[in-house]
Amino acid sequence: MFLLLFLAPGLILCDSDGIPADVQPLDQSPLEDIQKKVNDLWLSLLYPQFYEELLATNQTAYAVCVVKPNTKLDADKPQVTGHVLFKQAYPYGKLEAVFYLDGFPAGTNLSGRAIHVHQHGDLSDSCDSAGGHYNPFKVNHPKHPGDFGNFYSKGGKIIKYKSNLTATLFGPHTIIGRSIVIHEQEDDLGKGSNKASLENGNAGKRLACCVIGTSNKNQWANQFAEIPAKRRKRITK
Ligand SMILES: *[C@@H]1O[C@H](CO)[C@@H](O)[C@H](O)[C@H]1NC(C)=O
Ligand SMILES: *[C@@H]1O[C@H](CO)[C@@H](O)[C@H](O)[C@H]1NC(C)=O
Ligand SMILES: *[C@@H]1O[C@H](CO)[C@@H](O)[C@H](O)[C@H]1NC(C)=O
Ligand SMILES: [Cu+2]
Ligand SMILES: [Zn+2]
Repeated sequence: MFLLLFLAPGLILCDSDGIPADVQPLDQSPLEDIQKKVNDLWLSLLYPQFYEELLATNQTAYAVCVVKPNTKLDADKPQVTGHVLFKQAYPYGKLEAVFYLDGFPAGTNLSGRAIHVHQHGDLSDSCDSAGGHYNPFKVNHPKHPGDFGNFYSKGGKIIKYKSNLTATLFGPHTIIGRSIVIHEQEDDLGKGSNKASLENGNAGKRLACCVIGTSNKNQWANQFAEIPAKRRKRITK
């Protein structure tokens, strides 16, 4: 309780100074130190085990989403499986992701497929119960933290590394426990001049989905090694 009282003025100070939480500091000022303490407190209270694991794994968090085909899809649609892996250094690191998906039609498809974080980690009605886009800041698509954009398959696969993502594994807006949906169509990125475009990018049917959960680093280490070095270095949003 005393700690909370002590930290509260610090929070107000952060706001009035307008320092965005995602700025990576070169050295830690007292303000950033307070931000870290708030993050620490939040994590240790709400996710004590996750917090312990973080400290044990060199302050880097990992998460995984094991992609399964939408069970309500017509049989002639692609049966997409695979996983999306996440890595993020605590507390100031930006989220990195590896997308490894299989089951698209063979050949190179020049039309993209949209991938997003959706609101609910509920697949009780397969991908239909995942809800709409996860939208904690009440903004229009494609400004949602989990709007990962369009992905292009080659030889039936999507293999892609992305870094500097705005979604996060930490704090009140963690994507852990939310879902990922792989869509049939291209994301119009809000340029479709209709209401749906600003909600979901008119990305069409849900081909496959999964729930994001914490993980150890093993899968990241394995999959990351499969991404060609020159594709890894490129920083993509
Ligand atoms: C922990 O981080 C340090 C410095 O970033 C690195 O040299 C070391 O290999 C890491 N250890 C593990 C177990 O990942
Ligand atoms: C990372 O993303 C932010 C916006 O979220 C952008 O301002 C910044 O330039 C990006 N950094 C790199 C290295 O691409
Ligand atoms: C290419 O992708 C689009 C969706 O973005 C899909 O509708 C179309 O069937 C795909 N074409 C092939 C040949 O796979
Ligand atoms: Cu979506
Ligand atoms: Zn969106």
